[in-house]
Amino acid sequence: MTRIVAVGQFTDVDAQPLREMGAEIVDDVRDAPTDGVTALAWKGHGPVDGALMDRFPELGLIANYGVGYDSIDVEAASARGIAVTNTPDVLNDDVADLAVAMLLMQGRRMLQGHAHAQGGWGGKGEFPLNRKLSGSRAGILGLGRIGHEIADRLAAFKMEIHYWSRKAKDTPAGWTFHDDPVALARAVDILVVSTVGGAATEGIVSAEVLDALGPDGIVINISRGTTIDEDALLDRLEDGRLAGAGLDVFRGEPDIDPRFSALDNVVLQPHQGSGTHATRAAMGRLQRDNVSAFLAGKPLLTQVN
Ligand code: 8YV
Repeated sequence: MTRIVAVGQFTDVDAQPLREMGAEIVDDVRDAPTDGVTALAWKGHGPVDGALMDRFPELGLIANYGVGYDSIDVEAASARGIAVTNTPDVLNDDVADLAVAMLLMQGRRMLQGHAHAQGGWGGKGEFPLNRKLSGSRAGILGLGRIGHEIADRLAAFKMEIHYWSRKAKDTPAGWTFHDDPVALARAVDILVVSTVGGAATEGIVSAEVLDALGPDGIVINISRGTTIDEDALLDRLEDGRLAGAGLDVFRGEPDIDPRFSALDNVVLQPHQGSGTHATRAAMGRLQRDNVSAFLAGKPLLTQVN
């Protein structure tokens, strides 16, 4: 017998089709059956390490709900002959939209503008002037599929596009490659972090990178909290060595550093980059399509190992 177990907080949109394909759904992997389980549909950011995999001796697939699979030890999976899949591409637009929205909200001080407009602004005076964003220099740290969508959007805002990636990419004319993150930060006004998470990018946005960006710099992060030295970021947002930040991801989320609450120059979002009805439905479908392909012995749609 082959069993599918789905682990995580699935909404009805996904829970029903998962059950229809025979999956048993549990909130917590500690409550999951293990005998005969060949496929895990995984949702959430908890660690999936070798020890966890070893509890499922017949496991052949971990189908992740999400493009980022930094919480899954892919090397350990490969060593055990377990395939890992993710849900790329279907979320690119939403994540890019949120990155741009946070940039506009932070730069144009829209949270403060909203508060100023509420109840009318007669008697409050003119809203303080703020920052022109169109025509700025934008640096994309990680020009993958999501980074490219962000760059396309910012190019439409007449921004000069700079990027760092492991290697130079085939890009539209005029986009400038930088071979290290400090050089990228030095060349731009706005740094958008869209690289993968995990050990390879831990703290890649270091104090040195933030100082290269400088006191007029804005940092946007839609990747993973681990990519930024968050203490260095907070220090600089507090004392003016950085202008502002728009952040959808944090170290230790969903609990975030209380120092963020005291800041007036940040826009914070609860890791909702892919969080639209349409995109989450597409992510769920892709996760299940990978499970179905695995069960049918067909090639997986989006295997990462
Ligand atoms: C999450 C994400 O998967 O795709 C990713 O890598 O970070 C998000 O889309 C989502 O929060 C569900 O866990």
